[in-house]
Amino acid sequence: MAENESFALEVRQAAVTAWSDTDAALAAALKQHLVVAFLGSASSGKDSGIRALFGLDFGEVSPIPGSTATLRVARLDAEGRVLLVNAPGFGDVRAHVDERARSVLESLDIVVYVVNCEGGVTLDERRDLDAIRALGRPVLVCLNKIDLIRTKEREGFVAASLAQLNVDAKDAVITAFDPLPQLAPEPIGVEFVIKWIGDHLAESGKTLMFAKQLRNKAAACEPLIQQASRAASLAGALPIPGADLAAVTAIQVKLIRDIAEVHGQPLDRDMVAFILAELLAGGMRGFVKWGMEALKVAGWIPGGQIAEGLILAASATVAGATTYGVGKATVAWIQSGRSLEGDALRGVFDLAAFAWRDQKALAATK
Ligand SMILES: Nc1nc2c(ncn2[C@@H]2O[C@H](COP(=O)(O)OP(=O)(O)OP(=O)(O)O)[C@@H](O)[C@H]2O)c(=O)[nH]1
Ligand SMILES: [Mg+2]
Repeated sequence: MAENESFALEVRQAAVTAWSDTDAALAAALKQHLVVAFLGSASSGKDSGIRALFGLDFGEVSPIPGSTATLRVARLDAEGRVLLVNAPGFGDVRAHVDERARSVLESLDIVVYVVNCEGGVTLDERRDLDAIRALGRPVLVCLNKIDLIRTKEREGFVAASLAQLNVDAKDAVITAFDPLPQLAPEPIGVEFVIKWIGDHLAESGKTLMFAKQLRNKAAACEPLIQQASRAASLAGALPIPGADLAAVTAIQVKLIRDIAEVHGQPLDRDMVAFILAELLAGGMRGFVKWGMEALKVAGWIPGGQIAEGLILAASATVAGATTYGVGKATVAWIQSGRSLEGDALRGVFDLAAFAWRDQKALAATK
């Protein structure tokens, strides 16, 4: 009990310190500019894709100046930091747009290229895609309306389409942004699209701006949570009693703040410190207890170095997994209207942290 309380205090203090350290990073992330284009042939499902991701009827958003009949640009946020481009094929579009639209195209961050599966891939699509790839920006190909392809034919259809388009499987996804209800009750592939875009924006620090605009907030937070967990596992620090908390706590505090931003509900410093202490020190059973034992088995002694071998590996797992748990629990807490607490909240944390550990262990055996 006493150990719990002193560790909770330690976590809260580390969180308060990290709070001001994360201010600048958060402010910078929120000032980013982002341009995402939905391109693809007529009726392939561009508007449906935009609706599935952003919950937005593109036709009802007034386009910004510079838009043309074929290339429409709309702002997703009030300040116009996040722009969506919606245009048919690309090959000949650029020639027909005015200067301002062209400058939007020049600052493109990500392209989502939507292909209509019904009727199969066309030569025009291959040409379009080649022209788009020449821009040198990340391009995700969505094989859309997959619901219209019979299940048993899908695998062969996808392989043939990717070969025709010369696309790597890792940069393609099957989707049904607006499936026929009798074929699929929900859109297909949206989470993957979100994850792919979120991951490709990590390097430029634009994942948060993207995530803020998404309709599905839980899916929006996933790339942020995974990025933070990977960073924590490399931080060479530990969120358990007897270790130097600072580096991992800073990552976790930033993550909690990011998640709150995605939900449009910024949290104050004491609230963030409270959540973190509640999760890491509240029970000290579940995952945190497992982590302390795993570290002991690896040869770590409280206060000792974590620089090498087994200890380093164990600490990477514990730091990554606790960060994943913190992220998942924060999402659950916000989405419960901030009512989830105590063991119920720590239950979400433990489940997610163990899942992250198991998934890493599995990946290591491959
Ligand atoms: N079955 C099925 N229909 C879809 C899917 N996605 C879109 N559609 C339908 O395809 C039609 C065209 O969809 P849009 O989203 O308007 O396509 P678009 O690419 O914006 O079309 P244009 O702006 O005309 O080029 C609509 O009737 C959609 O309901 C899908 O995944 N499955
Ligand atoms: Mg359209």
